[in-house]
Amino acid sequence: MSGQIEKVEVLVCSPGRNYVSVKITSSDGVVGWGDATLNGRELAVAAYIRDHLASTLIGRPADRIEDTWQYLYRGAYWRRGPVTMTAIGAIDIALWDLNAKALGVPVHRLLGGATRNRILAYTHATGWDLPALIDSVDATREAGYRAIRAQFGVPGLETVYGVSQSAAYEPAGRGARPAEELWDTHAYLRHAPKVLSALREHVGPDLHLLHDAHHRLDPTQAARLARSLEEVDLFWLEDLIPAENQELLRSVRAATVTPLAIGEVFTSIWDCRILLAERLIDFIRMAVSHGGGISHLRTVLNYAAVHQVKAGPHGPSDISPIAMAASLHLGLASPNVAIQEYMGHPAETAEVFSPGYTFTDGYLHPGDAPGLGVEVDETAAARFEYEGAYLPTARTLDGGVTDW
Ligand code: EZ4
Ligand code: CO
Repeated sequence: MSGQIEKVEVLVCSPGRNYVSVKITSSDGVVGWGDATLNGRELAVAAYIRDHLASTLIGRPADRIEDTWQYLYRGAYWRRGPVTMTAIGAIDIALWDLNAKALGVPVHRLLGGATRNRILAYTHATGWDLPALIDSVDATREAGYRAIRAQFGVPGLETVYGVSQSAAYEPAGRGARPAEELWDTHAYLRHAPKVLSALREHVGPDLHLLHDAHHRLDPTQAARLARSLEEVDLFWLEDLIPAENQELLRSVRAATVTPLAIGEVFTSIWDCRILLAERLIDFIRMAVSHGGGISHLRTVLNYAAVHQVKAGPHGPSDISPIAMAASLHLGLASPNVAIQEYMGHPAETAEVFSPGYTFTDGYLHPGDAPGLGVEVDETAAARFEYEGAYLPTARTLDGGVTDW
């Protein structure tokens, strides 16, 4: 018994970047935390939970996690979409945390237990030119990583997705409106194969290399790039095209044997059902927070497993330590989670969130503390006030809006 849901609170804070967290307290005094962070749209999710979900949850049995998910998803009539699914996801994650704490077990035990000892991690390396990229990859390898995502500058472009001008890469920029970036797909396509081939030559055959095209190509360009990179032997090539139209992946898939990953912007099984059923991708990238929580992502993972699709969940800085922990507990309990993105967080984030997960030797483990194993310091959080921040908007050289 975990009692009833007594309180649902929303915590918005900005230790180094913005996070929205949900705190659920049961009548037994047990607390569970969920992550409701949606990059650049944080306050919409905070209001959705505070103004529309909180009152409907009070008094419900805290141990009915799946029923609560059904109640919020089907009961609202309006379905899907990132704001709704992130809000539902945060409640779901908080209830898994709360119930596991009430029982005194880690969340992965409630999910059926560990299916392996640890989860392969990958992180980001970036450099404007090849020497800088090689330095970044070497340093990342030195830090223990066995899988590295490589992003690089493109001659003629001043800003490029995934490449920082100065310190650590953070896609969201503070301010009242998004920064505008210029993008030229042709320049990228001329440059990318050369850089990635030279990088493979430098690192040798063992290191797993990944690359993210961030939804910027059309299916023909995507097929050409993926085919030209086959010799580079990428672990995956990510987000080649925007995937609202899932059927468009068929032609890309038929053209190449480079492994394809997609799905960080997906929020439900309905965004990837065809991709999975036809095995048009090798890895599904949905995040536990944006994808309706542990309960729904588990459905997606199981459906993926039926079609021999693996998973590599999204793990940028906008996935707070709470959702990162949730992803690792679910990942440890799910046989087809092959790899976890692990970008890390700004230093100040550790003043508010103390996660129990560990990184050793290129692998992650969620820890065995009860629940998700993340402590949240609300007093510290009060020191870091929310500040508007947006993901950039991209334009082509003629000034038209293009996919960022
Ligand atoms: O652009 O998290 O693979 N990771 C990514 C990320 C996303 C941001 C969006 O908020 O593509 O950098
Ligand atoms: Co990505």
